[in-house]
Formats: sequence, C-alpha cells, structure tokens
Amino acid sequence: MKSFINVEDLGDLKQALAEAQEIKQDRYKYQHLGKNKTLMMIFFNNSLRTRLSTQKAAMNLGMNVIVLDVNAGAWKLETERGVIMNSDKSEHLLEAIPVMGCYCDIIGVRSFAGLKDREYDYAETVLNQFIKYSGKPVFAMETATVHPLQAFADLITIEEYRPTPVPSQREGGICDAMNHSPLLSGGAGGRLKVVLTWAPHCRALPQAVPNSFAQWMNAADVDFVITHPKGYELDPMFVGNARVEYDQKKAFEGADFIYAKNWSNPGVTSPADYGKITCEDMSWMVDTEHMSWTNNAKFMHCLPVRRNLIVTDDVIESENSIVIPEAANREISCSVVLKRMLEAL
Ligand code: AN0
Ligand code: CP
Repeated sequence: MKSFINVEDLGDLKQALAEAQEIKQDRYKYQHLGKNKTLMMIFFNNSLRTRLSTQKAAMNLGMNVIVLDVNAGAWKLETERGVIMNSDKSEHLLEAIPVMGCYCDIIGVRSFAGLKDREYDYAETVLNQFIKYSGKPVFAMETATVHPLQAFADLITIEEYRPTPVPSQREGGICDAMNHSPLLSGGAGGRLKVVLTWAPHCRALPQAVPNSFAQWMNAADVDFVITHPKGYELDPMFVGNARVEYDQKKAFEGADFIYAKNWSNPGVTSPADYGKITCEDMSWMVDTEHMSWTNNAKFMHCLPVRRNLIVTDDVIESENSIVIPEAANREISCSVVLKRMLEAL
C-alpha cells in the first residue's frame, strides 16, 4: 500500500478485518517488518489518540519513530506558493517536505481543515504536497477532509460489538463472527442499522471524521443513516448512498449503533457558511431519552468529546458506551495500515 487516505486504499474490507483480528491476537507478529525503518509523524494540530496509537503501532512493528510538532519547535511553515515570504514564516513547505522525506521511510500527516476556504481544504492541498514532494509513502492522520485511521478503527469496533446470534462471538474472532455478519456479507440476520448524528459544539470543527465514517459505512453492508440539522449536509462524494434523515428521532429508531460527532457547516447548500456554526440547537445532544429511541444501541464517538454538549455524562458512562474500546482499536487499525505499507516498501 503506497498511501492510506480513502477506504479504497485498503482493498477488500473483509480481508482488512481479518488482518485486524490477526494483529489483535498477536500485536508483535510482524515485528521484523519494521527493522531499520523509520516512521515520521508530522503534526500541524493537536492529538492524543492518533499520536499515541500510531507510535504504539509503529513500535509493535519494530519501527523507529520521529515525531515533529510543526507548531512547537519547528520553523513556521508557509504553505501557499507564490507568497512573498516576509512574514513570520521562515520556511516553505516545498523545501521542508522533501527534507523530511530524506530522514524516513513512511510519513503520517495531521493537518486539519482551515475552515476558511472550502476549495483549498477539499483539494487536500497540504496532504497532496506531501504525496507529491516527499518521495515517500504517506498516510492521513486526519487531514483536511478525511480521517481514515479513525474510520477503520470504527469499522473494527462495530464488527466486534454488533449484535450476534451467539453472544460469545463478541469475544471471539472478527472473522468467525463475520460469517454470520450483516456488516460486510449481507447475512440473513437483518442488516445492522448505523446512525451518524450531528451534535452541538461550541467551536467550529472539521468534517473529516464524519466524511470518512460515511465513506466507510457506505463500503460496509449496513443500513446507514445520517441525521443533522438542515444546512449541515456533508459533501455528496462522502454521503454516497446513505439515507439523510432530518428528523433525529426517526433516524434513531431501531439503530444498533449511534455515532455522534459535531461538524461545522460544510458549505454544500450555502457556500458562504463554510466552516461556520449555523446551528446551536441543544436538542441534538445525545441523552438517555435519545438512546431510548434506539434498538439498545451502542454509543460511539471518536474522542475527544465535550460532555454535556455532544453527549450527556449518563450516556457516555453507560454500559452501551464503547468509546474506550473504539479508541483502543486505533492501535489495531494503524497496525494493519503500517504493516501493509512496510510490505510494499
Ligand atoms: C477534531 C475534529 O473534530 O476533527 C479531531 C477529532 C479526532 N476535534 C477537535 O478539534 C476537538
Ligand atoms: N480520535 C482522534 O483522532 O483523537 P486525537 O485527535 O486525540 O488524535
């Protein structure tokens, strides 16, 4: 695998889930692959899970890891070509990227959307410069429009926690369970209903997490519903065949998984609103009443989450909340990705 950005980069999802299960059972099985190979992680934005889980996955594979926080110690980087560089930015990304490429074998990039210019963000300008100029395989650690390591971990988590006819399968292998699974194989037990719900937040957040989650759920065989206030429509290339339901209660009815996330206005129906907060309706916060509309659904969120804005304490602390195993699976999704990238070097 040369890059990891979209769901297609992973190929057959069943195979990817089988590899995830294999690695989960023995995290150090491929320790030899990373010998004398270096991962460079570049952070333009903060992180807890991505930073720790990616580093752990790389260490499990025997890799060396270099982490650069661009905003803490590096020269300030200019990203736009053609700019007269007489501001506080001392170095251009067009020199910095090939230099970084000299010191490593694989590069992970975290670079959030600026949420000011939709065209610039959706062109994945920073990520594509890394792909073009680093000379090394690149993967997204949440870029302007996607967060594939999160979405892959979410898929693994849904597979592990989906209701199965035999309860013991939950503890068992992903693959064995998958033989009966409506998730990817369209099994006879009825399709899983997975709901992505917008929830309120005090700061404008990117669309990367919901975009990737939608992309991955469309690739899995689930009944996938997206619910949000009018005006928050995600880009059609990510919505795909999902059903969009503006009535949150209707969307939640019969759901097996509730995936909550805030995102700022994607500017699809109203370009001038791109990146803005255009709804503050607190009735969208996921509370116990919301969860009572579902089919005893599991609650998911990529974290970090602001309690009592997106979800109440009661729901996130409930037995049905699987946010911690979801975060734990970030190590597994990243291990599969790095393993494949190392194999392709
Ligand atoms: C980021 C976001 O919403 O994209 C990262 C989530 C993984 N969240 C915040 O900036 C709070
Ligand atoms: N879910 C996630 O990517 O978290 P971080 O922003 O802490 O890495």
